[in-house]
Amino acid sequence: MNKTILEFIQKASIKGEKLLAILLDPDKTSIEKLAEITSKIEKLKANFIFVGGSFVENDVTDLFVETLKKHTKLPVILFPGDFSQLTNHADALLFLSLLSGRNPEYLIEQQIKSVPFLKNSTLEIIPTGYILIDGGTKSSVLKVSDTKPISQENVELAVATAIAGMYKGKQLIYLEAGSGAKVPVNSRLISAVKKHIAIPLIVGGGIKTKEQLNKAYKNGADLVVVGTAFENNNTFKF
Ligand code: 1GP
Repeated sequence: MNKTILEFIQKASIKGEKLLAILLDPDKTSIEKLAEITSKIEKLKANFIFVGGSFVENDVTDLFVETLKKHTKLPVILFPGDFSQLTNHADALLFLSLLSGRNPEYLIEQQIKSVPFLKNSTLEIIPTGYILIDGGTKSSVLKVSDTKPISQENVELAVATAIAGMYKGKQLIYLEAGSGAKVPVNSRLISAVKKHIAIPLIVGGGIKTKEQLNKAYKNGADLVVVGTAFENNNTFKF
């Protein structure tokens, strides 16, 4: 038995078992369709449902996750764009710091703003180093955070950022090409980061095909997150 979601991810990473999360954006997913959507996610054998988005209206997330949990036993992990997207109906929270950016709002301010909610919360809090990589589009994360992504060619900087995250005590590193990225995080970058960290690696952004998914796994991603490709065609198979 795993006591926590983090422990489950750590064990899978050690055993080389690959994990999949489907990302639902409450702003783009209708609550009425959640029964249908969750059954499709379960058929994909996803391990988790991530919930979050860059522009979610206040209070929408709470009802969204409450309804979602009525339809599925899969763990729901919050992947919030900001502190207003927190709810105790979820199981865990990726407590993100945007380490690739130099905007204090997403390095520490949002985290402080979340404390009044989190100190009375039952959510499992998972410290996560979030690293934005250039996916060839002006992604929502880039616009909202007003930060520059790391170039796909700058492997050295991406690796140093991930290692610094690990030294700072992050339990997961998340390489993000941005939702709807033209190009996902490339193989060379994934494998270089993986080689240098001793914590599980999440990869997401722009993954649309089974080939891209397997490539990310092969190069060292422990957990892959798919949003847009599922949203656009949720009969989608991996
Ligand atoms: C999760 O933001 C991504 O890391 C999701 O990206 O929507 O492109 O799958 P896509």
